[in-house]
Amino acid sequence: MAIPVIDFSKTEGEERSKTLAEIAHCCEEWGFFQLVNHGISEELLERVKKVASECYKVEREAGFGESEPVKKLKELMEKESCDERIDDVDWEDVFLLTDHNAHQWPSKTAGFRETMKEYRSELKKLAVRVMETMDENLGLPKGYMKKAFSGGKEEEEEEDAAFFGTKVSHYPPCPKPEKVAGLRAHTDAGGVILLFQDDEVESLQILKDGVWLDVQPLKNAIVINTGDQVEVLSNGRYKSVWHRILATPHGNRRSIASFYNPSTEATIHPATQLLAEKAEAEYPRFVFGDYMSVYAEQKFLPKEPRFQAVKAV
Ligand SMILES: O=C(O)CCC(=O)C(=O)O
Ligand SMILES: [Fe+2]
Repeated sequence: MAIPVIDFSKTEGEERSKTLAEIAHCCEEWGFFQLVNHGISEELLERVKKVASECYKVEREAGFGESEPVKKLKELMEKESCDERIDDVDWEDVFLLTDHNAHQWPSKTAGFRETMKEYRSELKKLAVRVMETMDENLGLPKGYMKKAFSGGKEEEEEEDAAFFGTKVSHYPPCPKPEKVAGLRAHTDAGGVILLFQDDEVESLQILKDGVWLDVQPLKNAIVINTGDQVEVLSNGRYKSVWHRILATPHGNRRSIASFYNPSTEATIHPATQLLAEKAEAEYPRFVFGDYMSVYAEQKFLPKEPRFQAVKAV
């Protein structure tokens, strides 16, 4: 079974209501879907792929060879009997780009900084459009989700209040893929995630109805998924979904995930408009930064205990 593909350009024009209904279905039943005709130019996407791959070669590959997962796998293989699996690290090379850590962005790869800056600015606009689609489908005022994630700041300040991070990952070929995960199963902590995954190397899977399904690579599509905070805000209508990356013996999978998350100070709670009369909220009200402290300890565990553990306000 393939995950749904949405032509995002059709949210304008004659097929608007049908397309909005399809997106609502994706959010309610899948938690993951792919956007095509999303408005990000192919030319920019091609440049992003090029600079990210070059950056890995020039600035990351040697370091990965010395990294924890590589050391741990080597140790495991040297043991006489090795029926264990490594379950405390991921076979992943990763770094994060934000507006606040620009001084730490890779600097040795020609065009990397300029291209990623441009990409992030385009992706952030797409994130806002996707959130507005969700607002409309949930019957919330336009801009509700963005405002909630910005901690209720006014329009001019909103842009800077929410967190927008871009995680550049590579999953290098693994000699023993049955011994370690590319990235262990989890649901995402934050809001809306926009994933630009590899054109060819397949290894992202989502858990649907108890079965792990591949998220099929689709050239220059952007995969959207909803995190724990969208689940809370929608009072459980849009559930965050378990996903994982398998380690693979061949190919070096590139994946660039951009996270539109609440600011650490934002108070997150189910939208009152979505609470039926007298019905209880299914989720607590909490400060997102407190949730992230719990998540840091419990990322690879079920989300429900996180909602119990976070300090309610
Ligand atoms: O690398 C991917 O495709 C997904 C990564 C992911 O799930 C995450 O970073 O939370
Ligand atoms: Fe994730």
